Amino acid sequence: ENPDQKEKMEKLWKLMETYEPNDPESIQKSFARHLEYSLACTRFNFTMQDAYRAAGLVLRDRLLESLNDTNAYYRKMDVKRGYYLSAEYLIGRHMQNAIANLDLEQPFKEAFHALGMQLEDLFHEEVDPALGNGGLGRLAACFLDSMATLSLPCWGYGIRYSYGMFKQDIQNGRQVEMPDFWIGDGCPFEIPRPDITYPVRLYGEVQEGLNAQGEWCLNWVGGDIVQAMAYDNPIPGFDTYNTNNLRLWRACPTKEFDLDQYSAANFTDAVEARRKAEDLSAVLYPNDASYEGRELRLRQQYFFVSASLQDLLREFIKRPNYKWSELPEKVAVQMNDTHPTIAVAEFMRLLVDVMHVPWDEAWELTTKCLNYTNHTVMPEALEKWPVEMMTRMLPRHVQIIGELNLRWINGLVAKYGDGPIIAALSIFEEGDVKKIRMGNLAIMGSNKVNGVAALHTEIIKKETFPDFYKYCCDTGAPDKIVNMTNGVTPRRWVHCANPALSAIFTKYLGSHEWLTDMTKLKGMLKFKEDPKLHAEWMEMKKTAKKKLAGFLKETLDLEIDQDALIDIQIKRIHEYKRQFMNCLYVIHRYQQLKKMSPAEREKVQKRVVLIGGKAASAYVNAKLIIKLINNVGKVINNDPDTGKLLKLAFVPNYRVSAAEVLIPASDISEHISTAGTEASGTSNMKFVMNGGLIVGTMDGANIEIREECGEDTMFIFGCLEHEVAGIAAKAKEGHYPIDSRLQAVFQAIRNGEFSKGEPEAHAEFCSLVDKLCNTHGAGTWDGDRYLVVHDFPSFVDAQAKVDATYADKAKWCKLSIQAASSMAKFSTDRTISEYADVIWGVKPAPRPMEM
Ligand code: 4GP
Repeated sequence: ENPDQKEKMEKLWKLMETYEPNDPESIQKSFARHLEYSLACTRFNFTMQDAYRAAGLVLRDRLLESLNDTNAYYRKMDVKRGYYLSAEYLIGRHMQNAIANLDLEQPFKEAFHALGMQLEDLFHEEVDPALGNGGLGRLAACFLDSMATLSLPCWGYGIRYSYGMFKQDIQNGRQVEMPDFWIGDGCPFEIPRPDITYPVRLYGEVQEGLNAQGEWCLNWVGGDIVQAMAYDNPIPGFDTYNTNNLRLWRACPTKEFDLDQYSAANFTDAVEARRKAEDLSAVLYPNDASYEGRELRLRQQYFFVSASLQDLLREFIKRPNYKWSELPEKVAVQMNDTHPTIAVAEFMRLLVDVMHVPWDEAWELTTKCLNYTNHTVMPEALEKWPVEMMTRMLPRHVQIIGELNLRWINGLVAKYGDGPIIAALSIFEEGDVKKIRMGNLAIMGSNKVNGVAALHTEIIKKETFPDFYKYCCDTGAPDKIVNMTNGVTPRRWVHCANPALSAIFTKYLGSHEWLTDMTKLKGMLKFKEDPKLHAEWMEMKKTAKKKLAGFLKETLDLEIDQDALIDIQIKRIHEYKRQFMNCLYVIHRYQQLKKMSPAEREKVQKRVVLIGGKAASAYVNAKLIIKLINNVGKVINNDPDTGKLLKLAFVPNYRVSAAEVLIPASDISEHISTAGTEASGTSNMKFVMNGGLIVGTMDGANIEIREECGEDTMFIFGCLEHEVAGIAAKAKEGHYPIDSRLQAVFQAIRNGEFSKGEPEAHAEFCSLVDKLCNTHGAGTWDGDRYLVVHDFPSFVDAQAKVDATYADKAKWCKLSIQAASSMAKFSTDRTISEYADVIWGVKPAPRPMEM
């Protein structure tokens, strides 16, 4: 208003509009400024950790500029936005990725080199933000990278857990869980936003009343209110000026201290209330592909869903003259597994109760905006909440779900009459404890439902949700269920994790375009027999193996022969993933070696088998498998007859930064789930992109990888998905024969060869073996549920083929190049383009360099 004041403000705006310069000298200045003024270091007392933090702040400045401008651009263009709701994001370290995506690799290297520091050493200082468990959390992180790289206006929403996935310590061969207070001294990349908070109510009751317009309505009142405070994590795209946001919510008490309590000198109660609120976002539940019906977990889910939906609706109504009918043109929401599916009821509540949108219109908007991804066929992962618990915590939501279900069931009965299909499709599960099925709620409330690989999507239709699929077909909407095969980002998993390989691709292809268009890698195929490329390729593997050797020496004090074939299996420990079978095979290999004469042994391919992964803390068998692997490793590695030829090690505390060292070094990796059990897998993609070959079953994305890369690049074994039911049925009549080689392995375990002096472990190992051999008489057979015994002989054959193929170095190299160059389909750029086209209807909005 006041011209003088305006002029002064304009001066400030001008100052704010300038961008931080990116030449090495400016980076150094910015670094020194943060060291001295943000971190209060002096030249006498800063550590590498301080240097890492200051460098992080240098990057954060630049990320913020881009984040703010990108968001301003999205607003200006009034684009449709996508919102990814996920209880987990396994993002991994930020720094190296941010430098690469901001195109600062050269100036950063120069800047720090001139100050006597190696970037690698700075990267090493960063703790992994472990805000996820495994597959679906890491997928969400790769998705964020591709959304930004494709300049798509998409944000992630989640929870800022103070304690991430537990740290896994191995003590006497057993997993011990330690708290992972990853946020300890704060993360230099995140931006706390005390200005962005939303109230989230829990418990209380529903009362009838009148709204502001004097109309009858239902009001949810009382209970506890916590505040959700935003923490923004900028996600820069590669080769674009766009930076998106991952907004994570932290729970805070509504009032800092309850003054009444304070004056009554009841200080501890006031502090207690604070702690209770903060508990909400304190810990990540360490489950994967299974579900624990804990009340705190439901509170967490509702907490982040409510804050996220409030936030995105606020963005929508900020637009001048908004109309509710436009909501599906501006908003698409993706629910990552069942964890955020309370969103269906919360979206309805916010529209109907808070925004006063009529019920029918609100339902139409909800079902047009929301979408659901299923990530596992394990039935125990489909969440169900007791109605009693949910009614206490979210009374209004249970009413809404009840009303939705009533209308839904009435429609179904009119169509099918009363019958089993009605019970199957109902949101409520009857029984001793009445439950709400979140999977059903999600499908009913979604525009699209998707599986994560072709086979998985077919299984969803046939086995996981057959009645829904029938309903979709009967109502002319069979393509409500679609397939979106997973992917991984080549920026993190090739360029950053394996710089030598990235350099080879860029050199042979003449540009780094392949990093945003992996189809360009096809251009490598014409060199696949070129001896010059072979030499460089083998050198690349050697470099990666050297790094791995350093890592193993540091973490396990294990020395490995860098000429050995490196065989890796890294993923959550689960019976269906069959780490157990892998371990049984290693025992067999050991027994074979022991039988040989020293001269025969000389001819055997040297192998290092590495297995890593965390077991859910209550998953007894998974923890036993870890113990077995460690005990077997101890025997084999210390046996002078075999120690040089075969090593088995369990890599403790598997995490993203460990994967970045392990994956580039592999010759083969194991993706050996029982056919039909692994929804997709994504590490299989990372290994192949790095020139590793797969030993695998016809399961998940293995099938599609093989299709793309060629049958000769994969060592396939085991039964097929459509054979499983028949095998299980036959097994119930009497167990199939146990291969003699496997019997010898079982015998060694039963003889206590891997549990000397440990009677408890011996009994436990025997119980694992007994379970596999268990028939329990007709009808109750479940022992070999995952067909370890059944698939073992063909697994041994596949491994023999690996050795034979590896012996021919030129052939191996050719296959490795062929596979790595055929992986375009498995870039998340492809996956996310499909989500954007088919599910979200969101278009790229690349912002110009300067606004
Ligand atoms: C995982 C699946 O087990 C894995 O096959 C898939 O690649 C990944 O999701 C991403 O789609 N599932 C989970 C889970 O992480 O918790 O169910």
